[in-house]
Amino acid sequence: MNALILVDLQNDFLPGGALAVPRGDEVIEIANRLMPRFDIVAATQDCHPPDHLSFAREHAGKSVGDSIDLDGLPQVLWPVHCVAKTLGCEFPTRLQSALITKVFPKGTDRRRDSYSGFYDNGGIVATGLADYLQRVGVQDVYVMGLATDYCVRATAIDAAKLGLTTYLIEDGCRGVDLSPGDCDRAISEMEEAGVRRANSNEMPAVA
Ligand code: VGL
Ligand code: ZN
Repeated sequence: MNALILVDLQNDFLPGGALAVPRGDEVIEIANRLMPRFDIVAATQDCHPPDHLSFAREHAGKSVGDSIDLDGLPQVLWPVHCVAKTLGCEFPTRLQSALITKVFPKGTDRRRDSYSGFYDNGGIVATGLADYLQRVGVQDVYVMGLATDYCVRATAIDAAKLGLTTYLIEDGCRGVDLSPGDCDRAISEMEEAGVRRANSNEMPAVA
């Protein structure tokens, strides 16, 4: 069994959104084209409380883009984004979300951020995605979405660490590049973790 993992395809990460990823909207059509070809489509959803500690406004004197220590972990501070039950948290209407098999919210605990769709940034609290993929018998996962240098990177690396055969659909991702080169570095780090690079028009034979 194979699964397509759609990472954080949410309004706030698209142009016009609170944490817009440049050209993030371009991957929606790729997701729509690929979803029908997979056994399982799992979607992660960044889903924060309004006072989440990854938001710069929760930290006096800090600005968006600053890095702090949050319970012993390095934490980049972001604008308020993907607040649960707001439009910014939702999937864009253009995404054929009826084809998603199961959604995995993350970042719901005020005190911890969760870039990976599998675990929080401390590697402690599971979202249920790993158990789910194992239960339905998925061995191969194809990861795409937003953003290459944060949530895609963390999700793909965790998938590979879990022993899943993991492909990064490179043209199905867009990144933030807070510092120039972040996306290229993220791709190298994914490769070092055993993630294989792929493209949406050269998918290995799928269902
Ligand atoms: C993300 C920053 C903060 C992502 C989520 O989806 O890559 N990045 N929250
Ligand atoms: Zn977030």
